[in-house]
Amino acid sequence: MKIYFCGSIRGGRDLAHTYEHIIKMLQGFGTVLTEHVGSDEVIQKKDRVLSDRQIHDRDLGWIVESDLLVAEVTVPSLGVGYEIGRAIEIGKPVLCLYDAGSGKALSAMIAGSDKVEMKLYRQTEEIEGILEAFFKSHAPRRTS
Ligand code: 6K6
Repeated sequence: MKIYFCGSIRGGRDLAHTYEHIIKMLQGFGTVLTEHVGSDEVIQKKDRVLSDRQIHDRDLGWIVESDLLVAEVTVPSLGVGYEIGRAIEIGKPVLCLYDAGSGKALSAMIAGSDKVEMKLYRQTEEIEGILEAFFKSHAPRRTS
């Protein structure tokens, strides 16, 4: 199972620790292609060596390669919104996690989409159960 995790980078790093925590949980379900999203240190180093075109093309390749996409959407990010839209377009299952107690507004283009599974949480402890239910419904089916 290849998992594409999205979280804000240039949109703001307020929830970087939450991303790190979600990525650790996701690693219990499969391979997270975007582990760097949880690490400020890696981002600061790599952002300097990769061009925006290289980042865009590599990440889109990973979205195509992935089995599903999980996005933390509390901190508004153009990149995360774009990735969700592209994943929907190519038919990937998309789970969006939103901290309902954050006081941040969520775009109607995400909240109003019937192509994403939108889940609200108030405590990070709630996320594990949300992920379990999502992966259960999208587990690869046996053919024999
Ligand atoms: C490489 C390794 C670590 O950091 C980098 C350089 N920057 C990015 N690398 C990989 N993905 C990125 C980078 N910048 C943005 N993204 C993608 O867009 C991630 O998959 C995030 O989910 C999303 C964040 O978008 P912004 O608009 O908040 O930056």
